[in-house]
Formats: sequence, structure tokens, C-alpha cells
Amino acid sequence: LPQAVVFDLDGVITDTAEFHFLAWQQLAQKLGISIDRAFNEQLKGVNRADSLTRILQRAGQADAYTPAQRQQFMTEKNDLYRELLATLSPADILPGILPLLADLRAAGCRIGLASVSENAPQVLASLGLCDWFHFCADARALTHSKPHPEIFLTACRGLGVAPDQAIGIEDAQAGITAINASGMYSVGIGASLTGADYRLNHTGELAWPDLLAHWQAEQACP
Ligand code: XGP
Ligand code: MG
Repeated sequence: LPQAVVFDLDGVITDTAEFHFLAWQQLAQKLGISIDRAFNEQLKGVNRADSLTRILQRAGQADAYTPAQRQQFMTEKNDLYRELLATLSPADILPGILPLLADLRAAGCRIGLASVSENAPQVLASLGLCDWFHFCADARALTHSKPHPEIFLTACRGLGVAPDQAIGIEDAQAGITAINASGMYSVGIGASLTGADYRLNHTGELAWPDLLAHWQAEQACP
């Protein structure tokens, strides 16, 4: 049996990835930069400062603003994002997540969270999910954003589990890269993801028996 499953939050447990996109899009528009959902794939799993850098780079504005201005832009985006969070409730947990959490608990599997978002604790609380998690990585304590494996390695350490005995679940390409680099088994949610050990289109397809069977097959035949 795997000893732990580590979840990404935005886009896996709930659809806040869409809220991040809408907030970034509004800020970008103000700066005269247009971003679409395809571009937004590059912001998924990437922390606030790095996300802003990518948006500015897209328009050749990487060096156009002072650190104080960039800080102001990040604050504006975060205020917009938090407005969108206001109505978040347990009804916004994506399909398949609660049954999987229950099955993991029943199987004695440890449960972790690996989100680079500094809003993760509030999102988890609004969804009513805090009690399910044995360990949540602290986004503010990280040196590197995904695709660096730091956050997944931190989660495994916090759970007391070796990475090669753990599964990571992600909707971002940067997240899959991070899981793979950590030595964990990667589960990708989304049609366009590459490199995942096991890939599904939607969270509704997540089922513990299937996940277990795929993980065990990998252990037998790496
Ligand atoms: P925080 C967020 C980023 O702003 C966003 O661009 C990423 O997609 C998201 O984290 C990844 O989960 O970080 O601004 O909520 O701290
Ligand atoms: Mg995500």
C-alpha cells in the first residue's frame, strides 16, 4: 500500500484555479496585457511572484516596474482573488475528492497538501476540509515554486513518509514535473498533461481501487 497521498489544492480539490485565472486576467488587462486560458496553464502551480513575472514577460515588460509596483500588483490580484473566494463552501469540493479522502483514511494512508498558494489555509477552511489532512506544507516557508520538487519533499517529510512510498495528485504541468522530480508516483488530472504516471480527465474519475491498482502495478514493474 502507498503510505501517503499528497494533494494539490487549486484545480484538484476545488476549482479555485479558475478564480486565480480571472483575477490575474483582470490585473493583466489593467496593465494592457491580454491573457487567455491557454496561457494560464503556465501560471498553474506557480507562486504569486513568479506568476506576475510570467505575465509581464509575455508582454516584454519584465523590467518595466519597480519592486514596490510589483508588490502593489500582487496585492491587487490577491484582493480580486479573495473577493471571488467569498462564497466558497463545501459545495465547491470537486467530485471524487471526499470519497477518496474517506477511502484513504479507511486504508490508513496519510494525507497531505502541497499548494504553493498562500491562500491555501483559508480555502481549505472554507471547504471544511482541514481535519482530513495530517500535514499541509506552508507555502510561505518555501524557497522554490513548482516545478521544483521542494514542496512535495516537504510534504513527505512532514508526513513522515519516503517519497517513493507516496502518491501526488496534480492538475498543473509544473506540478507533475515537481512530483516526478521528488520520486513520488504522479497522478495527473487534465487532458493536456504529459509525463504523469497515471492520468485522468476529471477528479470524478478518481477512485481508490483504481489508484491502488495502478500504483501497485508500478511497484511490480517500475
Ligand atoms: P497565491 C497562487 C498564484 O497566485 C497563482 O498564480 C497560482 O496558480 C496558484 O497559487 C497555484 O496554486 O498563489 O497568490 O494564492 O499565494
Ligand atoms: Mg493546481
